[in-house]
Amino acid sequence: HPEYQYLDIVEHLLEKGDRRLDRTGVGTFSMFGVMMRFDLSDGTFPVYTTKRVFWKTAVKEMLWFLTGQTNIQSLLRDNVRIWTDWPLDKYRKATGEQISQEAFEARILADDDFAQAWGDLGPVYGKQWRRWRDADGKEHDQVAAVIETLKTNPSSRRMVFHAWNVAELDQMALHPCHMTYQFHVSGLGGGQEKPKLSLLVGQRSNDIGLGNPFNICQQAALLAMVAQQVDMTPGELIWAGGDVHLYSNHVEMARELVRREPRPFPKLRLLRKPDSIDGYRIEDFEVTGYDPHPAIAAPVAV
Ligand code: DHF
Ligand code: TMP
Repeated sequence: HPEYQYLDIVEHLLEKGDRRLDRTGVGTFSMFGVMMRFDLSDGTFPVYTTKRVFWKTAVKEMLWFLTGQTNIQSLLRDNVRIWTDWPLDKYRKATGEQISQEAFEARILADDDFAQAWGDLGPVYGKQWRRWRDADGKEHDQVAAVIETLKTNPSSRRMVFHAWNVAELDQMALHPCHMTYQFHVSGLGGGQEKPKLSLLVGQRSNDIGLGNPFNICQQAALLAMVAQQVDMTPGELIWAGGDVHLYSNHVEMARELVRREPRPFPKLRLLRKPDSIDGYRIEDFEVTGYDPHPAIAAPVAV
């Protein structure tokens, strides 16, 4: 079962992870340089089954990246709360006000001026993907450029978009974790079958307990959308992690994960073909056959 790629990493971190202090102060068990591959050509959607993964939340985050937005207000309107902790932490430190997460989120939703002042994460993923600003002030839509190249020159080795904009790192709430998205097409030599589109993601830092399950399924969702747009079959999602770590307060969750037996991955079908990559909605994602073990709640390190 392909989920053992994930479970083997979890087990390795539990047994042999390098113990280290990290930026958040929580502490991790870590390893450096990891690869996983998922074959998606039969419609497989790699949503892990050894705990329930809230794949709709993860896909909504991907759709939010694609809109180019960077404010949590639009995520909250979509009922996605995974990014609230960082603006909330900044607000508490700046004002000294011990506002609750719920009250902070309610204010971001109700008050546009407040959202503008306190809800923006800076020039993170969406901004860099869709509106990377060059030295002359010109903006570059890297995602549209990759899709255009897939249509016009699919054997290109230059189909990449990237979020690590060095000049703007210090304005971001967090430096990009998933950074390079490189596309590749095989099966261009002719024949009956559609060409296969694969995606290699380079991720410099990865929280194996919380971030990784989200990242894998949202990156698979991206591959499915791009493949549909350029009329190709999804091939492989290849994931390369740099510092891959287990937070010390996720050890109990990790022990439970490796005790559980993976179940078959679900299948993904896109119910509609929008006119462009900008047209997708969460309702377009039909996931069947997802029968996971129970969810396991775990704290996120801020
Ligand atoms: N920081 C750290 N330390 N780890 C992360 O995974 C992380 N991810 C970020 C931003 N900063 C991060 C963005 N993505 C959750 C999942 C992904 C995510 C942030 C948070 C999370 O808390 N997941 C929980 C709850 C899911 C929900 O509320 O829907 C989970 O159990 O999967
Ligand atoms: P860092 O910037 O010090 O590496 O901290 C970022 C943390 O967030 C790290 O634990 C990795 C994690 N992370 C993911 O695993 N996936 C994500 O998509 C994001 C945004 C963060």
